[in-house]
Amino acid sequence: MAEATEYTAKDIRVLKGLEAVRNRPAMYVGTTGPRGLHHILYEVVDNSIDEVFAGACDRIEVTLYEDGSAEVVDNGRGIPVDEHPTEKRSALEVVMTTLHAGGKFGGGGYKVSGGLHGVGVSCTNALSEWLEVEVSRDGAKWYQRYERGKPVTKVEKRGSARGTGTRVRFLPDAQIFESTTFDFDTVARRLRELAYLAGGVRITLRDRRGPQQREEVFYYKGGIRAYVEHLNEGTDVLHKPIFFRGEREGVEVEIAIQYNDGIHETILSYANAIHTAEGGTHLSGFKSAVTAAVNNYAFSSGMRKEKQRRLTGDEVREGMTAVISVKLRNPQFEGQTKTKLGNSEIEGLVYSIVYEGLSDFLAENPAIARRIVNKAETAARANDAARRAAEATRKTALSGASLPGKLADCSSRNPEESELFLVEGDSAGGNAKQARDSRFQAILPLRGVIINVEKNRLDRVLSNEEIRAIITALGTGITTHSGNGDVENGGEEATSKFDLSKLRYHRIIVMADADVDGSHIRTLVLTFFFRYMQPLIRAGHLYIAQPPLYRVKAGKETHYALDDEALKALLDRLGKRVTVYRFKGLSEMDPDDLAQTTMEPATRKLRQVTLEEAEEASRIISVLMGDNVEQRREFLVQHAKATQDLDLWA
Ligand code: 0RA
Repeated sequence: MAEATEYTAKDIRVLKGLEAVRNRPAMYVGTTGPRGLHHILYEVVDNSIDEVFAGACDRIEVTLYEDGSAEVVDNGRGIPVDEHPTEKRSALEVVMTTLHAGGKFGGGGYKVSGGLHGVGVSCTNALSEWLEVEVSRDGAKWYQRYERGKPVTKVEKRGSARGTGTRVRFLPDAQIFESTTFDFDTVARRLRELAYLAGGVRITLRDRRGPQQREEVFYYKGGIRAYVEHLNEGTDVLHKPIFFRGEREGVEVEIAIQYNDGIHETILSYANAIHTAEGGTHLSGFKSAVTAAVNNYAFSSGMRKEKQRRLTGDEVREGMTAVISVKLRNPQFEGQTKTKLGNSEIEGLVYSIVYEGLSDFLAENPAIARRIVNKAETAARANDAARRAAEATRKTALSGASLPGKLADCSSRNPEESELFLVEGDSAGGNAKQARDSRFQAILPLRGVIINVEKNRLDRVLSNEEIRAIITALGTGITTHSGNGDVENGGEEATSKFDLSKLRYHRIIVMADADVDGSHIRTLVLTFFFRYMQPLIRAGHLYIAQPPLYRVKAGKETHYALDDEALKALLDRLGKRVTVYRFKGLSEMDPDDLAQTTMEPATRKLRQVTLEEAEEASRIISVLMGDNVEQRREFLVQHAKATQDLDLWA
C-alpha cells in the first residue's frame, strides 16, 4: 500500500503504540472476552456522549450489523480533520491512530472514557479488523479507512454535508477477541444508563443481525430524575424526585433523590458517566450532606426535640433511591475494580452542593420534609428497640463473665446435651456438685427465698438475686407480657424479649426436698417459669427431679423408693431382712446416692413439667398470698397433712 509507506517514517512511535495495544489487548480493554469486546464499542459511544455533555449533540444511533460490525453515528461537532499543528497530518488520523490522543487535544470538555481504561477510540481501531470513519464538518464529508489500526486510505473528501457529526463503523478483530458477537441486551443496558445520565439525548439501538431484528430508543428528558423514577418502579414513592445541580471549580454535580416507603437504600454514583460501584469521595460527600441536612431540618423545625439523639446516616437513608452524577477533569479511579472515585477535592465540593440543595428543598417543601423525617424517625425507633433487645440479650448471654458466680457450669457448650439443676439450698448444691457429671451437668444453688412473682412488680422480681441468676444462666431473657393483671410491666427498658434459641440448657431440672419447704420452693420456681418463660415450658425443657425418700438395703443390694407407695411395693417384693433408711433431705444424701437416684440419666426419675402443672403452681401461690382466708386455711391443712404423713415414716 503506497499510502501506508508514506506514514511509516514519521509515525513509527505511533504505530508502535497501537502495536502495543494489539500485543497486549487485555492491558487496554481489560479482557479479550465479552467485556473487552463491548468495551471497544463503548469507547466510541463515550466519545459521542462527550459531545452530548458539551451540548453539541442530541442524537446517537448504534447499529449491530449482520457482518459482525458495529456502527455509532452522532450529530456532534465531528472529529476535526484539519492538519494537526505538530503531527503535520489530519487531526482525524491522529485521533484514530494515536494511543491516548484523547483529552480533546487539551481543550475543554470532559473525557468520559478517560475513566475506566482511558484508551480512546484509537484502541477500538487497533483491535478492529477494519474501521471506517466519516466526519461531517465545515460543509463537507471526510472519510478514512484503517485495517488493524493502520490507515489504508488517506483522509478523503467525499462530497458535501449538511450539519456536523461522526460515523464510526468497525469489525472487531477475531484474531484478538474470543468472541466477536455483541449482545443486544448488554449494549442496551449501557445505552439506557447513558441516556439517563446525559438526559435529553435520543439514543437508538438497532439490531440488523439475522431474522429477529430489533430496535430500541432510549430518550429520557428528565435525565437522572427519570432514572430514580425508573429505579423506584413498583414501589410506593413518598414524593416526586428531588433534583438539584451545581457547578464549582469546574466540577459539575447532579443529584436526584426519591424516597419510597421501603427500607432499602439504592444509591447509584457516577463519575464522568462511569458507574462507580465502589463509591468514593462523591458518594461520601453526598451521604454526610444528607445526614446533616435532614438532621438540621428535623431539629430546627421542632420535629425532633433538643434532648433526642441525632438521626444516623443509615436511618436518614432508609427507603432512599438516589443517583449522583459528577463530571470532573481528571478522575482518579481506585479500588479493587477501579470503580472508586479517589479525587479528595470532590468530597467537600459535593457536600456543600448537596447540603445547600437539600436544605433549600426541605425548607420550601415542608410536607415532603415531614414525610422524610418521619420515615427516618421510624427507622431510629426500630434501631433503638433492636439495640435495647440486643443489650438485654447480651447481658444475659453466654459470656462466662456475665454468668452468676454461684453457677457451677458444665463444660459442654451444646445446649442439647446440657442440663441445669436448680438446687434448693447451698449444702444440697454442694452435694449435687460432687454427684454431677460436670461435662454436661451444671448446678445453680438457690439459697434463701425465691421472690413471689405473683405479688411483686417486674422491677422487683428482676432485682431478686435468685431470679436474676436463673435468667442469666439460661440466656433466653424473659417475656415482658406477664399475662397477669397483678404484675405490672416494668417497662421495656428493663426487659428483653424471650428467645428460646438462646437457651443454654435443654433440660432445666428443679431439685428440691420432698418436704413442705421443698414444695414451697418448687411452687415458686414453677410460678416464675409460668409467668416469664412460658415458651420454655411448652417446649418441654422444664423438669422436676424426684429424689427418693427411702434407701432400702437387702444384703449387698441397695434399692431406693420414691415415696411411700413405692416403698410398700419394694418391701413386699424383698421380704423382711431389709434396712430402711429415710432421707431427711437432699443435703444429707451421699453424692453416690444422689448421683444414682436423681442425677444420672440412666437411673434417675425425672418428671417433665406440663403447662397445667405450672399454672396450678401459680394458682397455689396466689391462694397462699391471697386474702381468701377459707382457701388459705384449706391449703395449709393439706400441707400439714402431707407433713404429718412424712413424719409417720421417719
Ligand atoms: C476530538 C475533538 C473534538 C471532538 C472529537 C474528537 C469527537 C470524537 C468523536 C468520536 C465519535 N464521535 C465524536 N465526536 C467528536 C472537538 C471538536 C471541536 O472542538 O470542534
